[in-house]
Amino acid sequence: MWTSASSLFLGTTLPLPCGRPKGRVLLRPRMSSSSSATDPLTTVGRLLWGRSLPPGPLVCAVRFSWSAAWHFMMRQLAPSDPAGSYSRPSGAFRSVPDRYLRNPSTARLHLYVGLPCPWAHRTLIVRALRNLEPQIPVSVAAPGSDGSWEFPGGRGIDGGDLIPGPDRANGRRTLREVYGMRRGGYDGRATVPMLWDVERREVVCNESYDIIEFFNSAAFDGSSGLDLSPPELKREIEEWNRVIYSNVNNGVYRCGFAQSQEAYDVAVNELFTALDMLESHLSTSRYLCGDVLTLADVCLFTTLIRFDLVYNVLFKCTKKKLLECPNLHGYTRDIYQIPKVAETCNLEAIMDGYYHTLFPLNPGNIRPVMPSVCENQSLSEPHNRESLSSNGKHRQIHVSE
Ligand SMILES: N[C@@H](CCC(=O)N[C@@H](CS)C(=O)NCC(=O)O)C(=O)O
Repeated sequence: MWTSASSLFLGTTLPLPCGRPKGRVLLRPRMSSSSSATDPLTTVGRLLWGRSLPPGPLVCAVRFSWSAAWHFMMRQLAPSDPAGSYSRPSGAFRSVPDRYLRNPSTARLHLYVGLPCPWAHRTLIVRALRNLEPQIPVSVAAPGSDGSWEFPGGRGIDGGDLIPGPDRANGRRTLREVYGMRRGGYDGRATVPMLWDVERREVVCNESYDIIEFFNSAAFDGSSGLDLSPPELKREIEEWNRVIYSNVNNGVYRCGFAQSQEAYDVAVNELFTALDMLESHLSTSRYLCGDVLTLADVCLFTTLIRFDLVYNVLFKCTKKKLLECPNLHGYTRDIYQIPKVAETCNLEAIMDGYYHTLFPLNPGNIRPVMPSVCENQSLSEPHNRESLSSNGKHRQIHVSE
């Protein structure tokens, strides 16, 4: 384990423990000798313990204090139960009030999202597939250095690409300020997605599933005829959602935010048991409920598209990569290639958001390189899943094209 600590001593010769060959190994210098000579950490280290590794008691002290600080920060980031399992707090503004369902186009609604967030991503996909862009403008926030959502300015929508920009509804600097504008104020979590009523200055809903159900069912002027939750499939969709939410959508967070080995073991086992079951189901079924894309697919997709990009590495979902699951990988490409879906997937923003924001999981703040199999080009390769549809083609999606 000491090989990484040795980077402090690059350019010197030093013994490498951990089963490396005996003797002294010459490491290639990455910094110039003048910069390493002036590096204060290196200078202090050399004064205190010469060119060897830090002494054992120091290592133990640092390890103890880092571990205490880590547990403290994780408790703020991810509330957990006494066994160390992550328990996600529910949104403060659930189900969309009836008045919006009755006359959706009479209200001036605005959607707040962040591109790394899988829950917000659901709302962008359904908004796009239902052609609701003219009815529901969007403001894209970016994670600030403390992890809260901020509006960086600029234009926000670049030739159809969704990129972080200003608050186009209220001109605020942070999402917390927008929540704070509602009558009665707000001191809870300022989360995305959030649907805002511009005239009433009120949060309509900040629970992603309730928002996508609303986008799907409300009769907005000009919306596409696509129904992602047909009445005859409602029960099946609910059953899939139950499995997918706790084991997969929230399951990856339960792995990444686990605060004990036991909690992680349970979460990772449930995640991969569910993924194995889904892999098998999708070997004979084009989508979760047969030939028809539903809200359950949208919810599964936003986790799968992030899997090899972030969850596999950062959240320790390491048993398999999505790439090793041919049906799940083909299914992800199939949905990615539905017209308008790829435009909602900002792969760079997803990587930046997770690796740069979740400081306790990535304290060095180094963002790994994007896996080539996750790039747009690979996701656009043929998936050959049309043959699983009984009618050969996907009629439902063609309705909205
Ligand atoms: N239950 C919510 C969860 C939303 C959520 O947790 N969003 C995260 C981003 S992925 C967030 O905004 N976190 C900011 C915070 O907790 O302060 C939903 O499904 O809409």
